Amino acid sequence: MGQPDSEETERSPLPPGQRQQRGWPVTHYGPVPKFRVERWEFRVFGATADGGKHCWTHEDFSALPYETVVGDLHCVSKFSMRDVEWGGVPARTILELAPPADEVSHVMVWAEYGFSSNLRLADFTDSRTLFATHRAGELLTAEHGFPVRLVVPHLYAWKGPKWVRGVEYMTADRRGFWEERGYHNLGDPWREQRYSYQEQPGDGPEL
Ligand SMILES: Nc1nc2c(c(=O)[nH]1)N[C@H]1C(S)=C(S)[C@@H](COP(=O)(O)O)O[C@H]1N2
Ligand SMILES: [Mo]
Repeated sequence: MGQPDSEETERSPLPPGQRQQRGWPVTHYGPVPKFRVERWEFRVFGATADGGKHCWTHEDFSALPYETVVGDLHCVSKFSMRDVEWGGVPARTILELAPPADEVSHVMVWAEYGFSSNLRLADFTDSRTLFATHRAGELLTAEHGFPVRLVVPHLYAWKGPKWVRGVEYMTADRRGFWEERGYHNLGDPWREQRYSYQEQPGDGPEL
Protein backbone atom coordinates (compact mmCIF):
# COMPACT_ATOMS: atom_id res chain seq x y z
CA MET A 1 0.00 0.00 0.00
CA GLY A 2 1.68 3.17 -1.13
CA GLN A 3 1.03 6.79 -0.47
CA PRO A 4 -1.58 8.48 -2.59
CA ASP A 5 0.88 9.14 -5.37
CA SER A 6 0.45 12.42 -7.18
CA GLU A 7 -0.91 15.78 -6.21
CA GLU A 8 -3.47 14.93 -8.86
CA THR A 9 -5.34 12.65 -6.44
CA GLU A 10 -5.81 15.50 -4.00
CA ARG A 11 -7.23 17.93 -6.48
CA SER A 12 -10.82 18.28 -7.45
CA PRO A 13 -11.70 16.21 -10.51
CA LEU A 14 -11.84 17.73 -13.97
CA PRO A 15 -15.06 17.60 -15.98
CA PRO A 16 -15.41 14.50 -18.19
CA GLY A 17 -13.09 14.35 -21.20
CA GLN A 18 -10.88 17.24 -20.04
CA ARG A 19 -7.14 17.07 -19.37
CA GLN A 20 -4.83 19.35 -17.47
CA GLN A 21 -2.77 21.76 -19.56
CA ARG A 22 0.60 23.14 -18.57
CA GLY A 23 1.20 26.74 -19.51
CA TRP A 24 -1.47 29.02 -20.87
CA PRO A 25 -2.28 28.55 -24.55
CA VAL A 26 -3.98 31.28 -26.56
CA THR A 27 -7.25 30.18 -28.19
CA HIS A 28 -9.59 32.34 -30.20
CA TYR A 29 -11.04 32.96 -33.64
CA GLY A 30 -9.70 35.89 -35.66
CA PRO A 31 -7.07 38.56 -34.99
CA VAL A 32 -6.15 40.18 -31.66
CA PRO A 33 -7.81 43.61 -31.61
CA LYS A 34 -5.80 46.75 -31.00
CA PHE A 35 -6.83 48.64 -27.87
CA ARG A 36 -7.49 52.34 -28.44
CA VAL A 37 -8.40 53.98 -25.16
CA GLU A 38 -10.16 56.96 -26.75
CA ARG A 39 -12.48 54.71 -28.72
CA TRP A 40 -13.10 52.14 -26.02
CA GLU A 41 -16.24 52.08 -23.96
CA PHE A 42 -18.08 49.41 -22.02
CA ARG A 43 -21.76 49.62 -22.87
CA VAL A 44 -24.82 48.05 -21.26
CA PHE A 45 -27.89 48.23 -23.50
CA GLY A 46 -31.05 46.39 -24.50
CA ALA A 47 -33.78 45.82 -21.89
CA THR A 48 -32.40 47.98 -19.08
CA ALA A 49 -34.72 48.93 -16.21
CA ASP A 50 -34.61 52.62 -17.15
CA GLY A 51 -34.73 51.98 -20.90
CA GLY A 52 -31.41 53.78 -21.43
CA LYS A 53 -27.82 52.84 -22.19
CA HIS A 54 -25.09 52.80 -19.57
CA CYS A 55 -21.53 53.49 -20.71
CA TRP A 56 -18.16 53.46 -19.00
CA THR A 57 -14.91 54.83 -20.35
CA HIS A 58 -11.82 52.75 -19.70
CA GLU A 59 -10.91 55.04 -16.82
CA ASP A 60 -14.36 54.69 -15.24
CA PHE A 61 -14.44 50.95 -15.75
CA SER A 62 -11.01 50.57 -14.17
CA ALA A 63 -12.26 52.42 -11.08
CA LEU A 64 -15.11 49.97 -10.42
CA PRO A 65 -14.81 47.74 -7.33
CA TYR A 66 -12.19 45.04 -7.87
CA GLU A 67 -12.64 41.47 -6.70
CA THR A 68 -10.79 38.22 -7.24
CA VAL A 69 -12.23 34.86 -8.21
CA VAL A 70 -10.46 31.51 -8.45
CA GLY A 71 -11.80 29.13 -11.05
CA ASP A 72 -10.87 26.58 -13.67
CA LEU A 73 -10.83 27.30 -17.39
CA HIS A 74 -12.24 24.50 -19.54
CA CYS A 75 -11.78 24.77 -23.29
CA VAL A 76 -14.17 22.65 -25.32
CA SER A 77 -11.14 21.40 -27.30
CA LYS A 78 -10.46 19.43 -24.08
CA PHE A 79 -7.70 21.26 -22.26
CA SER A 80 -8.32 22.72 -18.81
CA MET A 81 -6.35 24.98 -16.53
CA ARG A 82 -7.05 24.69 -12.85
CA ASP A 83 -7.26 27.30 -10.15
CA VAL A 84 -6.74 30.40 -12.21
CA GLU A 85 -6.90 33.58 -10.13
CA TRP A 86 -8.77 36.29 -11.98
CA GLY A 87 -9.29 39.88 -10.84
CA GLY A 88 -11.83 42.35 -12.09
CA VAL A 89 -15.42 43.54 -11.84
CA PRO A 90 -18.10 41.03 -10.83
CA ALA A 91 -21.00 40.73 -13.29
CA ARG A 92 -23.24 41.39 -10.28
CA THR A 93 -21.71 44.85 -9.90
CA ILE A 94 -22.63 45.67 -13.49
CA LEU A 95 -26.17 44.41 -12.84
CA GLU A 96 -26.42 46.68 -9.79
CA LEU A 97 -25.09 49.74 -11.60
CA ALA A 98 -27.12 49.12 -14.75
CA PRO A 99 -30.18 47.17 -13.60
CA PRO A 100 -32.04 44.99 -16.10
CA ALA A 101 -35.79 45.22 -16.66
CA ASP A 102 -37.86 42.58 -14.83
CA GLU A 103 -38.45 40.60 -18.03
CA VAL A 104 -34.76 40.02 -18.73
CA SER A 105 -33.98 36.30 -18.92
CA HIS A 106 -30.67 36.21 -20.87
CA VAL A 107 -27.72 38.39 -21.75
CA MET A 108 -25.52 38.64 -24.82
CA VAL A 109 -21.95 39.58 -24.02
CA TRP A 110 -20.43 41.45 -26.95
CA ALA A 111 -16.75 41.70 -27.82
CA GLU A 112 -14.58 43.34 -30.49
CA TYR A 113 -15.28 42.33 -34.12
CA GLY A 114 -18.84 41.29 -33.27
CA PHE A 115 -17.88 38.21 -31.29
CA SER A 116 -20.63 37.35 -28.83
CA SER A 117 -21.81 34.76 -26.37
CA ASN A 118 -25.24 34.29 -24.82
CA LEU A 119 -25.82 33.38 -21.19
CA ARG A 120 -28.83 32.71 -19.06
CA LEU A 121 -29.30 35.47 -16.52
CA ALA A 122 -28.72 32.87 -13.77
CA ASP A 123 -25.26 32.06 -15.19
CA PHE A 124 -24.44 35.75 -15.54
CA THR A 125 -25.48 36.50 -11.93
CA ASP A 126 -23.38 33.62 -10.57
CA SER A 127 -21.08 34.90 -7.82
CA ARG A 128 -17.98 33.83 -9.80
CA THR A 129 -18.91 35.46 -13.12
CA LEU A 130 -16.36 38.23 -13.54
CA PHE A 131 -15.30 40.84 -16.07
CA ALA A 132 -11.63 40.09 -15.62
CA THR A 133 -8.95 42.70 -16.11
CA HIS A 134 -6.19 40.78 -14.30
CA ARG A 135 -4.85 37.29 -13.97
CA ALA A 136 -2.73 36.37 -10.93
CA GLY A 137 -2.51 40.06 -10.05
CA GLU A 138 -1.17 41.14 -13.44
CA LEU A 139 -3.00 43.01 -16.16
CA LEU A 140 -4.21 40.73 -18.94
CA THR A 141 -2.04 40.63 -22.02
CA ALA A 142 -3.51 41.59 -25.41
CA GLU A 143 -3.85 37.99 -26.60
CA HIS A 144 -5.62 36.93 -23.42
CA GLY A 145 -8.23 39.65 -23.69
CA PHE A 146 -6.88 43.03 -22.50
CA PRO A 147 -8.50 45.19 -21.33
CA VAL A 148 -11.51 43.07 -20.27
CA ARG A 149 -12.61 39.47 -20.71
CA LEU A 150 -15.55 37.67 -19.23
CA VAL A 151 -14.86 34.66 -17.04
CA VAL A 152 -17.64 32.17 -16.26
CA PRO A 153 -15.77 29.39 -14.42
CA HIS A 154 -18.70 26.95 -14.34
CA LEU A 155 -19.13 26.95 -18.14
CA TYR A 156 -16.89 26.12 -21.12
CA ALA A 157 -14.48 28.95 -21.85
CA TRP A 158 -16.06 30.04 -25.15
CA LYS A 159 -18.85 31.43 -22.94
CA GLY A 160 -16.28 34.02 -21.79
CA PRO A 161 -15.45 36.44 -24.58
CA LYS A 162 -12.07 38.16 -24.58
CA TRP A 163 -11.99 41.89 -25.51
CA VAL A 164 -15.48 42.52 -24.13
CA ARG A 165 -17.17 45.76 -25.10
CA GLY A 166 -20.61 45.39 -23.64
CA VAL A 167 -23.64 43.51 -22.45
CA GLU A 168 -27.07 43.36 -24.04
CA TYR A 169 -29.99 42.53 -21.77
CA MET A 170 -32.45 40.25 -23.54
CA THR A 171 -36.02 39.19 -22.84
CA ALA A 172 -35.59 35.98 -24.88
CA ASP A 173 -32.63 33.77 -25.68
CA ARG A 174 -30.57 34.25 -28.85
CA ARG A 175 -27.46 32.37 -29.93
CA GLY A 176 -24.03 33.94 -29.80
CA PHE A 177 -21.09 33.40 -32.17
CA TRP A 178 -20.08 29.81 -31.32
CA GLU A 179 -23.60 28.84 -30.26
CA GLU A 180 -24.70 29.51 -33.86
CA ARG A 181 -21.78 27.51 -35.21
CA GLY A 182 -22.31 24.10 -33.72
CA TYR A 183 -21.54 24.61 -30.03
CA HIS A 184 -24.01 23.93 -27.25
CA ASN A 185 -26.30 26.75 -26.21
CA LEU A 186 -25.65 26.20 -22.49
CA GLY A 187 -22.10 24.80 -22.35
CA ASP A 188 -21.99 23.09 -18.94
CA PRO A 189 -18.70 21.11 -18.90
CA TRP A 190 -19.89 18.85 -16.06
CA ARG A 191 -22.72 17.65 -18.30
CA GLU A 192 -20.37 17.63 -21.32
CA GLN A 193 -22.61 20.00 -23.24
CA ARG A 194 -20.13 20.54 -26.07
CA TYR A 195 -22.12 20.54 -29.32
CA SER A 196 -25.51 21.83 -30.40
CA TYR A 197 -26.59 18.37 -31.64
CA GLN A 198 -26.58 17.29 -27.97
CA GLU A 199 -29.17 19.90 -27.01
CA GLN A 200 -32.41 18.75 -25.44
CA PRO A 201 -35.71 20.52 -26.04
CA GLY A 202 -35.63 23.75 -24.05
CA ASP A 203 -31.82 24.06 -23.98
CA GLY A 204 -31.82 26.76 -26.63
CA PRO A 205 -33.52 28.51 -29.55
CA GLU A 206 -34.12 26.44 -32.70
CA LEU A 207 -31.14 26.27 -35.03
N1 LIG B 1 -13.41 37.37 -28.48
C1 LIG B 1 -13.21 36.06 -28.33
N2 LIG B 1 -13.17 35.54 -27.08
C2 LIG B 1 -12.96 34.22 -26.89
C3 LIG B 1 -12.81 33.34 -27.98
C4 LIG B 1 -12.88 33.91 -29.30
O1 LIG B 1 -12.79 33.21 -30.33
N3 LIG B 1 -13.06 35.26 -29.42
N4 LIG B 1 -12.57 32.01 -27.76
C5 LIG B 1 -12.94 31.45 -26.45
C6 LIG B 1 -12.34 30.15 -26.21
S1 LIG B 1 -12.90 28.87 -27.18
C7 LIG B 1 -11.42 29.92 -25.21
S2 LIG B 1 -10.88 28.36 -24.85
C8 LIG B 1 -10.86 31.03 -24.41
C9 LIG B 1 -9.36 30.95 -24.41
O2 LIG B 1 -8.79 31.95 -23.62
P1 LIG B 1 -7.22 32.11 -23.59
O3 LIG B 1 -6.76 32.33 -25.02
O4 LIG B 1 -6.94 33.28 -22.74
O5 LIG B 1 -6.66 30.83 -23.05
O6 LIG B 1 -11.28 32.30 -24.91
C10 LIG B 1 -12.62 32.38 -25.28
N5 LIG B 1 -12.91 33.75 -25.61
MO1 LIG C 1 -12.08 27.02 -26.29
